[in-house]
Amino acid sequence: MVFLTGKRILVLGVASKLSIASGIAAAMHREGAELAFTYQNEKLKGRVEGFAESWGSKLVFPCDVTEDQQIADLFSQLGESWDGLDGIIHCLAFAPAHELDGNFVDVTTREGFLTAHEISSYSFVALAQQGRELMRGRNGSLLTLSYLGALRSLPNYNVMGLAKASLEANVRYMASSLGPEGTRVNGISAGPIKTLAAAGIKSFRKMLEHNARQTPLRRNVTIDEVGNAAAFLCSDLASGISGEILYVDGGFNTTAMGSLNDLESE
Ligand code: NAD
Ligand code: 0WE
Repeated sequence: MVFLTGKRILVLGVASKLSIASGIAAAMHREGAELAFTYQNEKLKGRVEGFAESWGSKLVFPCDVTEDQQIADLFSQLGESWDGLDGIIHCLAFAPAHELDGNFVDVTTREGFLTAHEISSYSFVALAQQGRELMRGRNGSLLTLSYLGALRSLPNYNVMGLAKASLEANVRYMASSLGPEGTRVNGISAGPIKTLAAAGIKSFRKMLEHNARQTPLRRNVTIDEVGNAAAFLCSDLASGISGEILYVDGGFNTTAMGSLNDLESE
């Protein structure tokens, strides 16, 4: 099964080997894709270059998505090596830490709201804009990562839930906008996974345990499982799928009462 042979795919969001972007890159490399990467800041440069090399890539560029110039430079530099692009993987999000700890109405600020939406949602369409010419007419696809907090409230996810709701609407509007030129746009809504972004969250371990117990598969998902779904969505196997949010969460989102197994009264 080498279903991404000949595809050139740009991956944003590798920060560590635990990153969801790393699971996606590994699966796409295995399926024969040629990959390029970005890093958020100089601190991450060497690390991302190392990972890139392990996935057969020397194409590594800076891109802090809050900087228009860095997004523009990314695609002009990429265009020097690649004459076309088949995929963009948007695997990044950010809200100030204090917004993700406490009662939503108490802790939300104008600045935190704007930051969360800018980095976690606006950046997806900004990348589409700048990458559009390289992707045109190749039956390529864009993919982003969301979370169930977009649709349902849960403790502490707070303003990130609003940003993910915006991101999921962004998927649908971008799919409509880019469909006529052959480009598909989709999202994966992943279950909780222990990554760097999750490490900063109070009681994340407790959340993982609860989630595993209440999930139909009775376990949490892995970055490799998200990677396999991502590779599928960016391949020609998914040529009829656009504007879709695909759940890779062990079925968690489909249940209403979860499991009663851990209750005494059973
Ligand atoms: P991670 O910490 O490994 O990745 C987050 C990435 O965002 C990092 O690479 C970081 O450099 C990047 N980033 C933050 N601000 C940036 C900026 N201004 N410019 C460029 N890059 C920036 O964590 P992860 O869990 O792999 O997160 C990847 C995506 O998956 C996020 O969109 C997250 O919301 C989503 N997601 C995570 C989970 C989970 O439980 N870990 C579940 C569902 C969805
Ligand atoms: O999207 C996410 C995490 C995104 C995230 C994480 C951080 C931590 C460090 C965005 N910004 C920051 N800012 C920081 O300073 N997830 C889906 C993982 C996650 O985060 C949660 C969760 C889950 C699940 C936060 C609270 C509750 C649940």
